[in-house]
Amino acid sequence: MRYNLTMLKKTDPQIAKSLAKEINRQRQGLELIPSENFVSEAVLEALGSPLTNKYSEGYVGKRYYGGNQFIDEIETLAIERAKKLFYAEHVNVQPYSGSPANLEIYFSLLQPGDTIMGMNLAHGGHLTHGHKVNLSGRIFNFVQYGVNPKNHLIDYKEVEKLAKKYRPKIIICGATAYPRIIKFKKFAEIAKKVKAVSMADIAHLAGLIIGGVHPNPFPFIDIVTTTTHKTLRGPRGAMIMCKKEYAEMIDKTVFPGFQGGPHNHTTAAIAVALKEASLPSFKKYARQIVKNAKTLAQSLKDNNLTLISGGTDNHLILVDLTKTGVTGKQAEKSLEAVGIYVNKNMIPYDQRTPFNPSGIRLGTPALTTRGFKEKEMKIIGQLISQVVYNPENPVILKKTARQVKELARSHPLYSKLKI
Ligand code: DSN
Repeated sequence: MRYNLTMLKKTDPQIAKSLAKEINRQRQGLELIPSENFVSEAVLEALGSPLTNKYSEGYVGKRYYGGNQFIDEIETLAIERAKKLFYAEHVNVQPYSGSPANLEIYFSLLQPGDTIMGMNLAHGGHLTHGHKVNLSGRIFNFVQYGVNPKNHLIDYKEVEKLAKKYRPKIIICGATAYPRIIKFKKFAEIAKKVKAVSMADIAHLAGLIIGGVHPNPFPFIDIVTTTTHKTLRGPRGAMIMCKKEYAEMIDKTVFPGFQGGPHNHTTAAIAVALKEASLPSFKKYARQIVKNAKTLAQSLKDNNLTLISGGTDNHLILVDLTKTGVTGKQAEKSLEAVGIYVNKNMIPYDQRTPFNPSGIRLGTPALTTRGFKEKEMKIIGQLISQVVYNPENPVILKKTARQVKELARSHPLYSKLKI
């Protein structure tokens, strides 16, 4: 890696120290938060580059500042790569992150108070899909759908019934805690029946879609948003992809409607991540993410834990802790103490609160990047279970922490980076 914190240590030793500690935490632990990943050194180089110095409000060839010829090259590459990988007619790579990208779609197509449909956060949706504490839910009239109480799967008949009753202008699909395949074609058909625009938020799935292990929303869905830092394994950022007819309207909302200058260092890093995602090795990576998730799910079940929907088809697993007597908050804390990182999460029809819910959410994109395979996933399932069932047992926690360090050490991370 190009940098080794030399200048940072001189200029700001306090930040250098915290950064070094964070790098070591990432190296020594087992990262199982499904929305996290480890970007390549090439992505890091683009991200930490002088591209951050440049203002380039506007779009390729139509900027409000001089000196943008190379930024235009970079943004064009990012757009063209995304178009090719997702079969998208139009791509905007400027949204700062997933939440603004979603709001930019709503403000492109809706007036305040208009009706729109999205998945309930507690059933696996996202805050920006209409939760009442989020701007989305405060400005627009969101109708929320969820999963079936018995099998925890999206009930497409129910979605259609709600769509016919409320006639939303947009129907959003896509989730942050749904372990099964999302049927984009089905959502698009329902949207067509009620003359709604179909929208998919594929933040969690982008890398799986490119890798061919999850269906692509195109050509069915009208508008697609995604973050770029989850399974796609790029920098923190976002993209909007859409059919041509929505392009002009959305571009205008992103800039000048919502945002100012694009973050060019992020755009370059997105382009690099997309280049990496176009390689055959990325397909292999995506397949391994799913194989690892399925093996981890089976191991958790073999070790007496209950999974929402009984397993997984993608990169993530939602564990229902109700029978363990331990809450999501306690489990997250005890797992963190041994170096296993997961996040507490609501489960469908949860009786508890979001800050201390009944579930934990885990996923395999980050560990798969480090080269973990099925053999290790089996062991990690055992380790998680032994912590969940013994959250305050110092002997077990100490022994597990040692095993975690061993597993991490045998799969080095950023080994060229000297800190
Ligand atoms: N916060 C992200 C996640 O963890 O799933 C969603 O935006």
